Amino acid sequence: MTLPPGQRAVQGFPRFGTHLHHPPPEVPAEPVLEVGGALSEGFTLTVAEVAKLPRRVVEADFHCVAGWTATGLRWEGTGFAEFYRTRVVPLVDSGVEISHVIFEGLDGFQAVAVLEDALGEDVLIADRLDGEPLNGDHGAPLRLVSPSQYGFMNTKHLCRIEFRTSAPPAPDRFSPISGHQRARVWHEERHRYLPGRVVRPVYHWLIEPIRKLSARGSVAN
Ligand SMILES: Nc1nc2c(c(=O)[nH]1)N[C@H]1C(S)=C(S)[C@@H](COP(=O)(O)O)O[C@H]1N2
Ligand SMILES: [Mo]
Repeated sequence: MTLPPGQRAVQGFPRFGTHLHHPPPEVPAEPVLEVGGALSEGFTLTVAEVAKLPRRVVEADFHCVAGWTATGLRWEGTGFAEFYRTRVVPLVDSGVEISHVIFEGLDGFQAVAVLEDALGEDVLIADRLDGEPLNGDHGAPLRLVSPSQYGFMNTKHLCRIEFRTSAPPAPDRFSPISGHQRARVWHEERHRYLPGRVVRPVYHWLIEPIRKLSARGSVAN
């Protein structure tokens, strides 16, 4: 099995992320996905409606920027590129060019992706993992899955997608470990300012403590 540069396989799939100190957010009784931004009009789909869109399976490893990889995950959901083509493009006025997408979670987490990356054929709006509905740990009720990009581009508890015509300011841009705008795992694009190789040793030393913390805050582990 070949992993991207600087990654190590771990057992299982830990709950992880920048909002680990909080329990997973409560899912509303009738969860929805809002879609807006530089469109002629925004729209809202219920999560039940999202589940009826054309479905796909993506089998992939999941790579956290901190250096761990969960292997052999099976995601199910709707392909983002097809969603974009069929639901979003008709709402983009002529002359308007979408360049970036913001994926926001119920916990306030945001990922800013370059449109071209979000349109990768392995990118899903997922609602199932390994044959089960997504649980709180891994992003109920919906999450973005972009296996070719580090975990921080994979927004859990996805509730809003916003299309932009220029790069919005990244929420973490003042952090020294601010995430890379493209975050492609095979290019080791971990951070905006620091080369990936430089941070590897620090991260490897942090993986165990973070995993322990994660197990404590988790609902299922
Ligand atoms: N809503 C939300 N999505 C999130 C995060 C978060 O804190 N909140 N953390 C990100 C990070 S940094 C990682 S590594 C992955 C972890 O996904 P997992 O908990 O399913 O392992 O979720 C990403 N998506
Ligand atoms: Mo992460």
